Amino acid sequence: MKKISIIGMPMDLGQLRRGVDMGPSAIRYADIVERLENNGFHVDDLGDVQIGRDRLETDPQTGIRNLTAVVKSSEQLMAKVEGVMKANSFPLILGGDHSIAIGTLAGVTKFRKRLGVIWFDAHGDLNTPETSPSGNIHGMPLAASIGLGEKKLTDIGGFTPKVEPENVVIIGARSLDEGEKNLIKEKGIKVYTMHEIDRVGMSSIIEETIAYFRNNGVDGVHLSFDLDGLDPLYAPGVGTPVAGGVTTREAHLAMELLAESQMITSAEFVEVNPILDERNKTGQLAVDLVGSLFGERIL
Ligand code: 5AB
Ligand code: MN
Ligand code: MN
Ligand code: MN
Repeated sequence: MKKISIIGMPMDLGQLRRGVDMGPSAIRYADIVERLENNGFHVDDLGDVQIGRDRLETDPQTGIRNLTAVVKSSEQLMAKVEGVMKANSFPLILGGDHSIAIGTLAGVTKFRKRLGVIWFDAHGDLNTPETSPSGNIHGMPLAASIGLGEKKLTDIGGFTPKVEPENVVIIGARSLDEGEKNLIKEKGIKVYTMHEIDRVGMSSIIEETIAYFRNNGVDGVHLSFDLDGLDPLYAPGVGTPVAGGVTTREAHLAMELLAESQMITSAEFVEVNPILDERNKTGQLAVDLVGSLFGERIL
């Protein structure tokens, strides 16, 4: 039987809104374990990584917030993910703000030389301390994972980069900072903005993405799913909502096509903030999407 290991990462130090640390609880409350078991998986919930809060500070030099605490927690997540990979189980990480992707990718890429990454998000998360308008690490994880920015973030696990820019595909972007736009051009990162989603449709985009990864010869694909990629109408429980996003059906279609491709080898669902949510709508949506990613069909 296929195994899935769930890791909760109740991280809220990568941004300023309270409540995103309760994301893993909200997703569990929407019955993620039962849902996956009903789909025929053996599910192990490994519980939550402890988030150290002993050093909360804003670095006066770089403006980065809570760097020490984020680095420490990322190392712990990395170790847990490594354990899951070693046991040949599928790592499914529940956030927490998107800074957790740094630790996830550090763990996953200890076992993958050419990992593909799908970054489903309204944002690029490609800021470095120099370009960041906020100092919030949740706006930096993709940059850090391709080796750019603060060394303490890029070098977690003792190696960098985790992922090559040509093996990254961003889907759902509609809010990019100037520095991020420049980086996308400079590094040739593949981005499907909402414009492309509107024009050619989600199915073509996922098919193209799958073909792109096959052509690149990746040895696995990580799905980093920020719930704010969806329109706030469907996913109100997020810290940085941006109007004009992906619909529930488009997101399901994406998950269904990825399930068919059998390409996804690890995943995380992040930025669920129950305090900002409406009766756990966003937590429930995350579980519904996980269902589709793991092969659920309407009929
Ligand atoms: B999220 C912004 N680009 O860097 C920044 O939710 C927002 O993980 C980042 O995508 C949003 O602060 C980070 C303005
Ligand atoms: Mn078990
Ligand atoms: Mn994000
Ligand atoms: Mn986002």
